Amino acid sequence: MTRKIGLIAFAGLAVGQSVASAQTLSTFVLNDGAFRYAEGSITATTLRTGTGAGTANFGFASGTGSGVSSDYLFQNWWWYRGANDTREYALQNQTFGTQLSPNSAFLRYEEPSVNGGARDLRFEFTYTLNQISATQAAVTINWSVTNIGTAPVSGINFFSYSDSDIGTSATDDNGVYTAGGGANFFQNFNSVTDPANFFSVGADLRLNSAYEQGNGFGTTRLGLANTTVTNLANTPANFTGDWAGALQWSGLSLEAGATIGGRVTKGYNYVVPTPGAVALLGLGGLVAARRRRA
Ligand SMILES: [Ca+2]
Ligand SMILES: [Ca+2]
Ligand SMILES: [Ca+2]
Repeated sequence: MTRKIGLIAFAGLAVGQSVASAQTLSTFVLNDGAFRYAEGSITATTLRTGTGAGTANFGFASGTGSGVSSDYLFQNWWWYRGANDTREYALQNQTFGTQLSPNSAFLRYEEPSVNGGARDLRFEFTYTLNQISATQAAVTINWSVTNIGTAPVSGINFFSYSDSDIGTSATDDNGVYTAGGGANFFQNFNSVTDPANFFSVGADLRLNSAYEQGNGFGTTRLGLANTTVTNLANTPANFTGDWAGALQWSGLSLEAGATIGGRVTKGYNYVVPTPGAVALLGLGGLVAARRRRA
């Protein structure tokens, strides 16, 4: 069931693949209704062992370019590690990027599963921003990893990293991790006393193997940017401070030509519904409609 949903979600990637040029993006800006999501510095030669890319804005569109008001997001980026790597590496080598529409963008990175070796792993992302209500929006990011080499690759670890800052102070932010129900997710609230304003990160289609949250205002990015192997600790479930959160997909194995993937949703005052909750809502609506006709 989950895999069928995944195949439908990835169908959109063909749009990017049909364009032959080596076009890349250094930034992108998505607009939908009152909302805007932007990422910067997404292609560079120094990201791999630095603090990553994806300096991000997520809020109400303000002015032109990447400007937003009530910004909830400082950074969104992706790291990985091959089976024999001795540290994580930020995705760096963008081979293709394109704006699909005003609210959607596609990015492709190719990186080596063996440090210094052939670039045999292809990472692809389709970002789509949707306004949900006057105060809510979500960015869905379909991600995939494909083995474009000729030999099987196993033991890949893939990471999603988010640093959210909310309100006049980021140091009183309050992060909560919740597991299960078809989507694992973080909520970073403005503060313990203001739970109405929150950023969320939800993983579904392929659930993450591990998580960690903590103080993101450092150069190690929860360990992803330092020089040692990092496996997220699955703690703490609750964190108050300048929040950052990361998700880890562990031990991914890919035959030559094979693809694996999932979806990460970044919410603005919005919690990613679990697939079960969506089905129940749909069923409830159906029952209500039948009652109205009766
Ligand atoms: Ca705050
Ligand atoms: Ca590390
Ligand atoms: Ca933060």
